[in-house]
Amino acid sequence: MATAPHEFIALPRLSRAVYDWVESVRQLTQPAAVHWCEGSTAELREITASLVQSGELSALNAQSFPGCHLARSAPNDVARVEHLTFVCTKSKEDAGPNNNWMAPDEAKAKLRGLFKDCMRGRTLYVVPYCMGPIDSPLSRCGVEITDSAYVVLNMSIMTRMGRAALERIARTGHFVKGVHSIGELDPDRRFIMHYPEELSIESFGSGYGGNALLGKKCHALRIASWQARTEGWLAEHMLIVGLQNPKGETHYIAAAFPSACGKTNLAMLIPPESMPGWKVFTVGDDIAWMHPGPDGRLWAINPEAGYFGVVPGTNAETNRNAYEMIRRDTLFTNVAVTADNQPWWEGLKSGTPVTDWQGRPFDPSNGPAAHPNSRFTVSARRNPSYSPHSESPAGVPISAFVFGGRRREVAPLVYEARDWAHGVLVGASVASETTAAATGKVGVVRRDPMAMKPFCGYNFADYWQHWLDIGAKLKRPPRIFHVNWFRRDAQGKFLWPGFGDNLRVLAWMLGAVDAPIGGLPRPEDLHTQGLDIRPDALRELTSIDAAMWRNEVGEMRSYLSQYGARLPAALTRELDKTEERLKKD
Ligand code: OXD
Ligand code: MN
Repeated sequence: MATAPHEFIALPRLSRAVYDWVESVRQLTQPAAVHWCEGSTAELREITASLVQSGELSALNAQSFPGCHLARSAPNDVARVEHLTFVCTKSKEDAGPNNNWMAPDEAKAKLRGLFKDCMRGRTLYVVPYCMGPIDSPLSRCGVEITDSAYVVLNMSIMTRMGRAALERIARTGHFVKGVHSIGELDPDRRFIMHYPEELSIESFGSGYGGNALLGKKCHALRIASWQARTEGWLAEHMLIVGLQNPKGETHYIAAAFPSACGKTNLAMLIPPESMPGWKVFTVGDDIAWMHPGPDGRLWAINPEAGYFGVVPGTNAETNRNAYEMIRRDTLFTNVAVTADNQPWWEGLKSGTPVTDWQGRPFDPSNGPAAHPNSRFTVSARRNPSYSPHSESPAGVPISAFVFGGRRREVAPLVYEARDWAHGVLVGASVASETTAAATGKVGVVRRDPMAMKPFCGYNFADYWQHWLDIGAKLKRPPRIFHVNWFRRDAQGKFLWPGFGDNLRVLAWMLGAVDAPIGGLPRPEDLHTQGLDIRPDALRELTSIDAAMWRNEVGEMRSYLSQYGARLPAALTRELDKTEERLKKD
């Protein structure tokens, strides 16, 4: 078989800078072995087999879920840990009130103590990865050092991992450095540290999701958001979806929602039968990197190659694409299993759990069978609505931004910002009821500007100014909307059906692209044919309560005041204008 000549170069010899750094981490952590990841199918098969043998993974029913495995995390390691996540800039002000801050020297000393000898008896894996298509100028690379083979498998699905990434690093000389160890999985010895000024990450004590897969939240959002500001682009917690109308025209929308508000569902939405001719293409479900293009538009890539999605609730009605996608070659974490070894989670319409997410015989008095934040990791290419443009080096042009949160009241179904500056205020005003994606109380409303509260790697005040600056550079900026799929009536019932019917709202946005900017749709502006909804519910969804909004503006003003003199004056002006308009209502 012909092999390209470069294949003969051993991975450690590709980049001196990477090698020297790996060597320094090896000396500190003292692993029993070092494994440089090629990213080949054979290598991943071998790693999987060794995890099955050690009992860290188990193969699921090979007939109904071929190629699928189950991993169980430590029961105290099931979500991101925001209170143990730090942004370590030289000046505390640069991290801002939105982040936990620690001085870089102090953080490094603490982590050096934890990392010392922590990999004794374990293998140190070197995981080179590229965030974004390997040949895109918009992509950026990193190397994660980890002692978790489970992390390696996840990174191989979630990123372009292996030799090609290391070759790109060797060519450009640039990479984000990430060191990760599961340590003893002790929540009292757990820290996720970010050093944006040095483009590096240190993570200790967790093997789970966003704490451990460093390409995702740590690199692609916290570090990248900082890098994006210095380089003039945006790194956002946004899905990217292409909508093709019956005329065959495709528009791309980027949408930001706080964790577990249905981003994955929206990204792979199935059009309702009463909207024939519409097609939906998924580019990404969690993160968007967007650069101003020469044509004055904003061009987006999805830096990820897979989905790390919440499993419970996924079924043929809520998200048929995801339901089909996770039936093969999927890594499940913390779901339950049935007697015939199929994965099971709350919201599935069939099957009975016999073993819960902790491996105990299922007993409803112990709580749900699958952990509410149980996850699937799967290649994006398995998604039936996968967009071939996900691989486009130039990305896709964004026509509209959508912000949203989970609010039982106040926010209407949809409204449009009047202009870019107002849109930045609308994004900054995002608030949502908390979910299980992060450790902490569930169901309380918290401010989550641009859905970036846990992910912005610097002071939000500077971040909003950066948004304003980017808008000023764009000749054809995306229009900005706010949605709320989660509005409830007085009895607590959802007013809007959600899921596929959300296309009705997105279609209004695209149709509105040539209409005067700003405001709410009239009920008759929405495509309601085939929609099962009471007229009064629709009226309620498309109207606002001025008294509630005056209260909301007051809360927003007090929230923003914590950013002091660094807050862009343009945001205060937009808030004043909104207040003025509400006085007239
Ligand atoms: C996620 C999150 O896992 O936002 O995507 O928490
Ligand atoms: Mn997310």
